[in-house]
Amino acid sequence: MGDLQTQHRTCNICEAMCGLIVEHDGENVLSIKPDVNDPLSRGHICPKAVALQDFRTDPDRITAPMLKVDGVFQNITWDEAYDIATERLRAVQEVHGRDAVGVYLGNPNAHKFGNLLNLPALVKALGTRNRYSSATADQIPHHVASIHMLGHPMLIPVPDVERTDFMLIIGGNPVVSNGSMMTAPGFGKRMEEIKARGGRVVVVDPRRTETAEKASAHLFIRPETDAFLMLALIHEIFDADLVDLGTLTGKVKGVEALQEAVAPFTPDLAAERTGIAAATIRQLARDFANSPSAVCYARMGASTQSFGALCQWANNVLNILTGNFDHAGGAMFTTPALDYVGMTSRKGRVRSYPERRSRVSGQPLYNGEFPISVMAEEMETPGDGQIKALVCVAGNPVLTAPNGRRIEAGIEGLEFMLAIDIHVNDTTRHADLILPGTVALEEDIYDMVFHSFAVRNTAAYAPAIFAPPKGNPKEWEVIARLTARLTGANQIGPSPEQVLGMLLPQGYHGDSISVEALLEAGQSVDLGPLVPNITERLETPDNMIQLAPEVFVEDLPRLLAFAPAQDAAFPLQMIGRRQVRSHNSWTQNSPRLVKGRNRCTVEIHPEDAARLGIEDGEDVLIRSRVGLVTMPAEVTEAMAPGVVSIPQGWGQKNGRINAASAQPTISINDLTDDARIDPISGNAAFNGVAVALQPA
Ligand SMILES: Nc1nc2c(c(=O)[nH]1)N[C@H]1C(S)=C(S)[C@@H](COP(=O)(O)OP(=O)(O)OC[C@H]3O[C@@H](n4cnc5c(=O)[nH]c(N)nc54)[C@H](O)[C@@H]3O)O[C@H]1N2
Ligand SMILES: Nc1nc2c(c(=O)[nH]1)N[C@H]1C(S)=C(S)[C@@H](COP(=O)(O)OP(=O)(O)OC[C@H]3O[C@@H](n4cnc5c(=O)[nH]c(N)nc54)[C@H](O)[C@@H]3O)O[C@H]1N2
Ligand code: SF4
Ligand SMILES: [Mo]
Repeated sequence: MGDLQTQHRTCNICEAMCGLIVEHDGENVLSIKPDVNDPLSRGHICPKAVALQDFRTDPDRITAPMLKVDGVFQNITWDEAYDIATERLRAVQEVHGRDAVGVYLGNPNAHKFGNLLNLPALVKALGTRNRYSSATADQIPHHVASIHMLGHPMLIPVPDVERTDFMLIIGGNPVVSNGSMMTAPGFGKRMEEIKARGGRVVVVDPRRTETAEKASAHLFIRPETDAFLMLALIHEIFDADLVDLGTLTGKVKGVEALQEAVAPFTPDLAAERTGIAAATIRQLARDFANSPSAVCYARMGASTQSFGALCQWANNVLNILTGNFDHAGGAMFTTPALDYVGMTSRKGRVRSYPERRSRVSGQPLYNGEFPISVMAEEMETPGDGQIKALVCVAGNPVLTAPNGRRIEAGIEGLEFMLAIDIHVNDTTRHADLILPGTVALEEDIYDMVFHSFAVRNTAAYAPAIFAPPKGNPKEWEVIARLTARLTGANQIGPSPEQVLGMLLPQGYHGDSISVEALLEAGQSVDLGPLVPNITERLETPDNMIQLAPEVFVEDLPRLLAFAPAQDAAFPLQMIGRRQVRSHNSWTQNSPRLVKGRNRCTVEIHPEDAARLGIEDGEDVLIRSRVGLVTMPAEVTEAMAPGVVSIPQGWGQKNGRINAASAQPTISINDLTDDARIDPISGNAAFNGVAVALQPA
């Protein structure tokens, strides 16, 4: 044991980047506490931060490369592992072509800058077009809206939560998630602040969520009908002559085309589809437009559904039409120390979208990645480009992708699978070879992605606290060494810290923010509130914001024709939910996070429960087109009638993860349907799945 030391660092589990103070003795963590002086999180943390220490000491963690021999994993050396990976992947490509190797990159990569900096070279070395990630289970509609309206996928507007007078939240639960595409730690407190300064927060959700509970008002909505609501709000803003582009006057193209496009989407039609009264919709439009500042924020519930792209388009349109785009208190753009948009600028380059379509069912590709919903069919369907091997880095699609069991079957049929992960999980257990990753406390940390989505500009860098176990390399180095083997290079590139050192001076804060400066500060540095900047950053060919891009206008007839399916065999609609004590599918191995009652329950309205003879706490059988599960019911008025909610991320059945959890749980993605997709963005439509329930 060494001396007592403390370090300030940000948590990298979710997007919130909470400031932590970690006390340790060089060997063990003694405490993890909130940093009250962090300019972004201001003392907020959640129970998952404390569990960061568990991920390091988890007895189920993989700490050596493992090769499957006769169905059993055996430890091998790093040299053997790199050799086998290279030989097997190249062997598949020699027989079946380069695209025969599929790549899936999971969510934790977005939180690890060493991975972000090194994965592109690995993918390039593999030379495959068969690329997938968790993004199409999550956020592609946001990128599609930004590409077509602003010209760059990462020009994502962030709600100026610190100054807004009116926040309309559609399909997000930031009190639990702490925000997404909106890094806003301590969101509950931020809502209190909005209300305390006389502002309002209105939540639109089929579930009375933890966020709705704290809001000024909550409106229940039928799943997948949000586009009707948002287009009706736009319709009403035109009708009531409330359009005011404010500072963007002269920079916006397509106002008339937009007005024409939304003409059929009246508040009366929206009332029929959404279940929200027309008068309420009209009033909401007026309140929003007349508020000194206002911002509409639509997230997962509005993105991962059949009209995800339309929702994200309409979301931006609402903010633009009311003078709340690129304006204090509205939707703004960050100016981070590491300028990701600038690094990947597309200015002056003409591109067509979608960039490509998938081989089997012709779904759109954006950002170089195919929709996760087509990965199974691309494994199953013979022909040129069929996936025969998989490289899966920090991913668990068997539990996290729609109809995950179909992906599992596809993986079982592969010739080879390589994983880089910390666990044998429901996906990696099918791997032939697993290379161990390193956990947060063993890595330098700088958030390359989420500073770009934060409600305030800040920057933070901290070095690793502990060395990886057994002299293992850090994860970025594993990726870099594997890449070097594949390309035949005899060296790996500079460390992430060195690359960061080169990138920071090119960002918005120039030389004032360097690795040295951040190290010296020793904690998160405040770079101030969001500032207007979009007019200089637009990357559209004519330098104008596009209000009515064809892709969206042409999709409106599909929306107009939409009425929730009345399928007697599957009369209820299923949606997902997130929970404070778990993050996606991988934190459930921490005893401190899974202790207590089984939280993997299906929430159902009392009327539905009574009609179906379902009792609170009893097991129910749930069927969808693709699967069947049994789980306990939770009867609650928090649900809209006709809608049931199941948490995502559970259902660990196999491998070593979840040894800590006593209760068996199910995966929502045994029920979600890979045939349900937003055809414009290719994003999975997790919400609104038709299901049937009965007592078990
Ligand atoms: N039905 C439904 N499905 C959903 C969602 C939903 O709302 N509803 N949400 C979707 C969303 S938004 C997302 S982002 C995806 C997430 O989907 P995925 O990215 O596929 O899954 P995760 O559970 O985030 O974690 C992936 C794996 O990373 C491993 N891991 C954790 N830390 C590290 C590390 O430091 N290094 C390495 N190498 N591995 C690590 C874990 O062991 C885990 O196996 O799920 C999606 N699936
Ligand atoms: N504690 C915790 N925090 C997390 C995560 C986690 O797993 N646990 N995951 C992180 C990740 S990867 C992400 S992407 C973010 C997601 O962050 P959020 O978007 O805030 O995520 P959810 O909690 O899934 O919220 C989606 C909401 O949409 C509602 N909903 C479902 N269908 C519809 C619909 O058709 N219309 C409307 N209006 N609402 C609908 C659901 O009831 C739910 O309240 O959270 C991040 N933060
Ligand atoms: S809210 Fe997210 S970033 Fe903050 S402590 Fe919890 S898991 Fe970490
Ligand atoms: Mo996500």
